[in-house]
Amino acid sequence: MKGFEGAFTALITPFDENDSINETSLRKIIRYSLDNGISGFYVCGSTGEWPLLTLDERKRVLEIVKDEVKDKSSIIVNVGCISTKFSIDLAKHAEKVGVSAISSFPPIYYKFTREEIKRYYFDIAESTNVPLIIYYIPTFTNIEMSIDYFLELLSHKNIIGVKYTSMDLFILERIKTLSNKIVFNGFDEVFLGGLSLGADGMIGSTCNFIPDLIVSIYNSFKSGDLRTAYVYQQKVNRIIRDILEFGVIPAIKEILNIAGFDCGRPRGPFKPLDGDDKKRLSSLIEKWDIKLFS
Ligand code: MN9
Repeated sequence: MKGFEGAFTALITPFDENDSINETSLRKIIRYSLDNGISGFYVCGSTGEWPLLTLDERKRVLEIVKDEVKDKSSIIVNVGCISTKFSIDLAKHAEKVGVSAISSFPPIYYKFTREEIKRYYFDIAESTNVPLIIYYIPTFTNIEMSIDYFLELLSHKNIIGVKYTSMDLFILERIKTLSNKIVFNGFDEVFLGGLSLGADGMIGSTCNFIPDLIVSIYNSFKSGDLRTAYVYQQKVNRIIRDILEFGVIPAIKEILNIAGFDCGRPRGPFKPLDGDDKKRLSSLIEKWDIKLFS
């Protein structure tokens, strides 16, 4: 399916000094991605701090993204909530704004049954004419899905694929091979592995600040130059290992702040980096030798 391949930025949500959405910075990050070969955006996902945003803020972020991107690239928006009613509300809003696809993680908190989760997905998929992409992220949801369960969900004609955020690439390969639907790799550190096993592309947080390196993995792989793709993946993984120490979202926001993108701090309960952490991160960044600082 066209428009669902390549590297997608899992956008962060920048805040200003009043803790409101920083529209100027959001637009700047989008342009940086587009200038560096990004194929699309994933809006209000984990990286975008969706659990810490109000429904109105989620709508507003999408409207800004759409206004900046126009039709230059694909837009996928996470409309997931625990309540089917709220998710459908966001889905209908997304349809009005104009997106390539909507997406949702499975409903969390109550231990919903397999049947209830399936109903949740089908209800959302049937609430609009926009295709739906399942957001699989068991580390955050605690909901594991088997190959058969994925295939059951993917049998719905409006459910066109999966954003697959797990290190278990065996399941990724099986879903892709057996369903032939779209599969996005979700953990940037195994992007090349995911591509090798059939992923169409990736959706990742690191595209906010190293889009060029991620796009280079994709382009090298596609042109058959696996050696170069591997060298880029190694470079990316060195950076990821460093940022994991600080927490992905606080670290990415701080990196972008240092680079002049003015993203503010993550919302509580996230702990923003303290002075010592900032110093340590700055000295690590110097060793990365990335374009954002050249
Ligand atoms: O959207 C992101 N997943 C999470 C995808 O944040 C849970 C990834 O891009 C990771 O941040 C990244 C670092 O582990 O792979």
